[in-house]
Amino acid sequence: MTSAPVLYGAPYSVYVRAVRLALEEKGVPYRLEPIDVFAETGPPAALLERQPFGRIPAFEHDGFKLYEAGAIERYVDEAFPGPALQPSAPRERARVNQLISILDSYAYRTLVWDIYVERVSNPRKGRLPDEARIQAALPKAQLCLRAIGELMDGGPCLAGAALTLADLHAAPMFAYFTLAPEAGQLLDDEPAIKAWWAGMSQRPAMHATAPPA
Ligand SMILES: N[C@@H](CCC(=O)N[C@@H](CS)C(=O)NCC(=O)O)C(=O)O
Repeated sequence: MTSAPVLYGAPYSVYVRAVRLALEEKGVPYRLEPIDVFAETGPPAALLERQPFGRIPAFEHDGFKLYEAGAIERYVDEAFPGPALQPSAPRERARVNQLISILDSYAYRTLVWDIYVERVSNPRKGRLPDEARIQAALPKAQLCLRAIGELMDGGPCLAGAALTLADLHAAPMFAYFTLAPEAGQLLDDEPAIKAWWAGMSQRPAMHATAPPA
C-alpha cells in the first residue's frame, strides 16, 4: 500500500499544473502542498531543500523525492495504474519527448512570459506591457506553433490519436497564452492546434486544475 504523492507548488504554475494533469488523468489521489515561488522574500528555504534551482514543482512519493516536471510526469505515468500517457512504440514515444522538449526549450518563455505575462498579467497588476518584447516574441511564437503543428500526426492530440504527456505538458502553457489577443491570429494559422485546444481545454482534468482567477 503506497501513500498518496505530495506535489509542492502553486496552482498558478504552468509546470505544477502539468504534473497535476498527469495525476488527474491517471486518477491518482495526491496532496498539493502550497509553495509560493514568487514570494517577495524569494523562494522559501523548504523549497530549495527539495528543488535547488528554486523552481516549482517538487514531488515526493513514499520517500522518493523528485523535481523537474517532465521527470515527475513520466514517473507518475509509469508508477501508477491508470491509462498510459506515453506510447510504447519507440518512434511514437520519441515524438512525445520531442514535443515536451520543444515546449520547455522554446514555447514556455515565448508563449507564457513574453506574450501572456506582458499582455495580460502585467496590465492586471497595473504595469504597462512591454510592447517591444511582445513584438519580438510573435515570430518566435509562430515558429513554435508551426513546429508543433507539423509534428501533429493527424491529431486530435499533439502526438497522434491518443492523449499523452505532450498534451498535458502543453495545455497549461496554452491556457495562459490563449488569454492574450495575439493568440487568436496565431492559432487561426494553425487550425490543427486550434482544434486540439478546443477539445483539450474542456477536459475534466483541466477544470479540476484551473488556477484561481
Ligand atoms: N525545469 C523546471 C521548470 C519549472 C519552472 O520554471 N517553474 C516556474 C513556475 S511555472 C517557476 O518555478 N518559476 C520561478 C522562477 O522563475 O523564479 C521544471 O520542469 O520543473
